Amino acid sequence: MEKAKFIWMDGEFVDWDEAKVHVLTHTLHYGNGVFEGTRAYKTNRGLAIFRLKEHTKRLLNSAKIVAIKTPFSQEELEKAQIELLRKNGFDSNVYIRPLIYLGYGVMGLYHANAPVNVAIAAWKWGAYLGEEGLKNGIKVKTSSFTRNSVKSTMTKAKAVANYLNSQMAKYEAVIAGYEEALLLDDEGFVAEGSGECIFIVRDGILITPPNDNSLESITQDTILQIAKEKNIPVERRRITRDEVYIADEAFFTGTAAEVTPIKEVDGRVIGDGKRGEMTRELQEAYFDIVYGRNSAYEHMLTYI
Ligand code: PPE
Repeated sequence: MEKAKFIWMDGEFVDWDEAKVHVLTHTLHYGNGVFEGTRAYKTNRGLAIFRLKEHTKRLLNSAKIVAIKTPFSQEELEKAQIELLRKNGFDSNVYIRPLIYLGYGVMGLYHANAPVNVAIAAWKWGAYLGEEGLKNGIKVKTSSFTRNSVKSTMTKAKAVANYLNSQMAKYEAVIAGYEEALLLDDEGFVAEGSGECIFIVRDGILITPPNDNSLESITQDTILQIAKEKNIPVERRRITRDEVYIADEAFFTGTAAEVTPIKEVDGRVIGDGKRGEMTRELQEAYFDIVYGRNSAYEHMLTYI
């Protein structure tokens, strides 16, 4: 990972190498923390953060769900992210990672007396699943891990602890020679990737599962808005793994993954085994928006 100059910690800008925590940091032991992932793109008018409001809102909602009281407001956190990018003087695309965590001073499971800390880092992060993956698609494996169940975890929260499951699924997929995992829900329906939502295309219809068993993905929402504008028929319904096998096209969406085509699932070739036509159209539209080339979506960008 490429270092930047500063990391924002509890209202201060700290040198990258000095942005440290105590080993008895509560979150490190018990896993209660929440985070975001937001991208800023280099547009013709300078860096612009994509959907800053929505990401910051989801961060605060995540904290509320896991009973963490955030000592900063939406406005303060938005401003901190903008300031962070300015102060670091980035000249290319960056990924922003805000984290709300329980700090040092209290041990034991009862967390309500632990101090709450907030950190925001940003660094250059290229194509999450590779440039080649963005262009030609990736190979996906249905995971042996069930996606975190709504019966046992708080799945509307982008909570640190939820990512143990994602991490295990990702590891399993990668060591087996695939690039990403596809997790099913506890009833066996397709839920999401380890860090992405999924879309399939069948007979010209764009299909994505409801967010009952996936994060409320901001990228997924952007794609749905684009589809609406382009009059592409959309269905939000449950899908099965075999329906993915016989789809004409499939792709993942996520802030990090952007719009990544899926070319193969469990050894079954999807469609023609390359980026499909609708996937290409939506991917291009997405990049036009994040890079500020579509004025109809300017409201999604915060120029810094
Ligand atoms: N599902 C999960 C489980 C998830 O982690 C993400 C984002 C999404 C769906 C897509 O959400 P959105 O970014 O709002 O479209 N995953 C983040 C973490 C990636 C990482 O490895 O770290 C991300 O894309 O930033």
